[in-house]
Amino acid sequence: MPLRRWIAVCVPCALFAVAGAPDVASCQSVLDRPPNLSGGWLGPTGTLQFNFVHRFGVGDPPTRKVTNSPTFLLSYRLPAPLLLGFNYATSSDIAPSFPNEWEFFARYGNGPIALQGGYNQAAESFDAELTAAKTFGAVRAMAVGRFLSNGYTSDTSRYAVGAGATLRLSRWFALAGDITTLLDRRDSEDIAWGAGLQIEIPYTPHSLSLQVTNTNTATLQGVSRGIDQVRGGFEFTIPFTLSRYFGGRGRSKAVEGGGAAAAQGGEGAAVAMKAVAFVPSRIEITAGTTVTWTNNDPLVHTVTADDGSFDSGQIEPTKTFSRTFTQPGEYAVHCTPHPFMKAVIVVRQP
Ligand SMILES: [Cu+2]
Repeated sequence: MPLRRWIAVCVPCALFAVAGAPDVASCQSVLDRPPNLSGGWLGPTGTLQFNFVHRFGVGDPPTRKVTNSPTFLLSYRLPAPLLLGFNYATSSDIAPSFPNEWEFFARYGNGPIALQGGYNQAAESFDAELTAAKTFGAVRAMAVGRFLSNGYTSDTSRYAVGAGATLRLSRWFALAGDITTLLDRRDSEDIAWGAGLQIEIPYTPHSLSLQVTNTNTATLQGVSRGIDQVRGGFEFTIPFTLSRYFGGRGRSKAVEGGGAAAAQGGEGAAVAMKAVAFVPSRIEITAGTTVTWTNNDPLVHTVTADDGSFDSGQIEPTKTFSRTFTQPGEYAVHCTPHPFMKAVIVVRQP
């Protein structure tokens, strides 16, 4: 029915109409998406992602049997804004004869829009999702439209629309919620909903969602349909930056500064990055001095000018970054992954 198709497309487009700024690509962790929406998440370039969604429900008395339905996601973010991956879920209820569900997908994100297409092997269904997302201060709002060519092995095309938001409480915490409905819901199908406390785990690349929902598996089909049970659960995200294993060593560039010559006075200044701070956080040097930052933490840091005039890129643990300051002035810098890491370099006339 064309009308359903239009609804599935137009709900995210309505949000797109008020959007504009690039948003989708910057979405990284569970703090940027609620339990049942991808939020257009792509992950960092060159990163292999392992995300683990675990949901469980408690059965009726007297046995109160706990049923578990984990969904594993493995994906890889290409240099383009394209994510390739699959979900593997067990205890799936998408297709009665296939309790183990595979979903292979590609997701493309650009600006405020992300488009996902894939194949659900259990339902033998081509499934797609259009996401629009927009950040308004501490709130990130998103809307989705979904198309399931063979929804729940019913031999019919199904459509779903949904919306969700995250509210960032601090750098480490966010609240998240979502609601999704299949169009022309059947009697056995409830409106899908989810609520989560989203947690960034300090000084690690991991994030954690503690969630309550009425969905079972975390594939597109799974998150589009509510079931008659409240489920608890969590999601844990684990990125593997492949360049740290293969090649890519010494990625922190040693030379910066727009072709400036090495320190004329032969003088250098050293700054440590340790315990997630620049030490010292303020240095005064004369023009021509080369400053070398050494990462003494087991984390990746950056030295990024607040005004964007220079950026070290990722400085791996034990690696250094140097820059020669030729122009007098005050240079405020921070670390991109840890914005509370701040420092000032004061450059005086020689
Ligand atoms: Cu840092």
